[in-house]
Amino acid sequence: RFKMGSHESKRNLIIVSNRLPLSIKRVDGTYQSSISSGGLVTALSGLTKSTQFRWFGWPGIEVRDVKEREQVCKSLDEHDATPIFLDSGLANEHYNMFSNRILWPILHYQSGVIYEDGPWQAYRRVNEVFADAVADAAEPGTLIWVHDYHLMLLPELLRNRLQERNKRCAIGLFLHTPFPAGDFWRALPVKKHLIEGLLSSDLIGFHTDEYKQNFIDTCASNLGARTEIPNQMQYKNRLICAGRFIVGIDPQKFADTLEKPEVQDRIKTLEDKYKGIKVIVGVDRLDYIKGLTQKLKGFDSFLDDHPELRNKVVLIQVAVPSREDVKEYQDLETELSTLAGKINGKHATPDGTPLLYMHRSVPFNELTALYSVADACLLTSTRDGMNLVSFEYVACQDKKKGVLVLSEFAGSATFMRNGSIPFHPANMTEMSEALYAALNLGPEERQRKHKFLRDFVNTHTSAKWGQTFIEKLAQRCRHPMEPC
Ligand code: GDG
Repeated sequence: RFKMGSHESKRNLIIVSNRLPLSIKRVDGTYQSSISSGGLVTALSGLTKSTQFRWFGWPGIEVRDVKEREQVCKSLDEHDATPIFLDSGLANEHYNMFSNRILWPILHYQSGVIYEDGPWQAYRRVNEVFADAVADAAEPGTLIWVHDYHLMLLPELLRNRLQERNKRCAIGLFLHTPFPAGDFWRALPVKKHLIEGLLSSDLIGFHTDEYKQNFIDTCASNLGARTEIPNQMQYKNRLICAGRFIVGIDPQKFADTLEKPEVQDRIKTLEDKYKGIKVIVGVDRLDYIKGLTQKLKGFDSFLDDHPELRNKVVLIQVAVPSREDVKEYQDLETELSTLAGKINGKHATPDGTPLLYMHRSVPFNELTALYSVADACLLTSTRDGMNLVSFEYVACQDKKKGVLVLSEFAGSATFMRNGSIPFHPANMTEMSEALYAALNLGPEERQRKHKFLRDFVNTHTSAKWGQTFIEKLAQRCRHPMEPC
């Protein structure tokens, strides 16, 4: 259990992310909050059991009236969360137009950069608003842990403001996405500003060694940072550490949920329904990086290749609505629902359809039951920082010992290769063969693979990830010039 020393208090650790983990809605004149889902929330909620912190971020809606803002602050305060208010136009340009339309594709190795100055100015402005709010709230010695690509300028803006206010704090940032190889990053017209912003951190965390090294190399080539010593960058008389911190889940939460009588009932119902049928599960945010188009096409090839499996296999795909205000995501949704219809049109019989495509999120109990009954989990990311669904499936498979069919481009494939069946997501033949191999794997090999993955998931939890990062950040706070 991590202790922040004898003076532990909520003030000593501040977490900052673009969105708060709570969605706020106005219902009958009052504000109500509910927990939202996604990788960042999953990772950080595992930390809440052992570590106290205050979370700063945008509450997701515009609130202009001062009295109403007070109401929102009060309702969030119960959850140790502080809202940073933005007007909706600015939030839209920052979140949808710069972060998600310009930065996200580059971070995930998509070429063909779109760039406009307006969204970039909004991105800067939002980072400034965040810097003001956090600099006011921080006390000397506070550890400030910033999350993700929406806030790359924040470390620099924050450091300047903290200096003006005479507060010495440590600033860390964890990037939940990949960091691409140099040539992709080079294409971005504001690349230097962004990495310069990041280099005001004391500690920068990545999912894999590959992303970490890509970043270090980019700092050397773009800014002339000195990078001779591994994991360390020297820039403008400061020393910045880079590290790999393996994010995970809270496996106990899944174990506890699986034991609930209502979940056991649900598992039984699903098992009865799919008796004699192999179940493949997929759970992804509806995002092009998750390779959903490839997944449906690969499944179509698999059904073509194995007519003998007609009515004997089903793919249950949960595609959680995401970034619905961005055109690329709207187009993808249309493409996927058309494709799902075509596949079922081609392969359905009066006895059933091979594909269950659900465009909505499912409650946690249902998600756990689905993971538990599936003979295989198919994840087809074309790029993915880590991919926590791969961990969650493993955590629910102690009984069945189902097989993880995992794209080689998910960050988790770096660590899970030996326990999964890897494949290239754009190669439909390879995907079809990997699926077939997974569904026909013998019990001994399934047991071996499951044990390998289970040990990994148990030893790399989200709590451990968070505690390791925070400990390293605390060390950086005490000794900012000590080698990494
Ligand atoms: C980003 C990076 C990185 C999904 N559907 C439902 C639901 N979920 C939960 C899953 C899982 C989480 O959302 C998704 O996490 P991922 O890691 O797979 O993906 P991103 O959201 O893209 O996360 C990713 C992560 O940050 C952490 O650093 O791994 O690479 O892109 O926990 O269970 N939860 C519920 N219903 C759903 O329908 N309850």
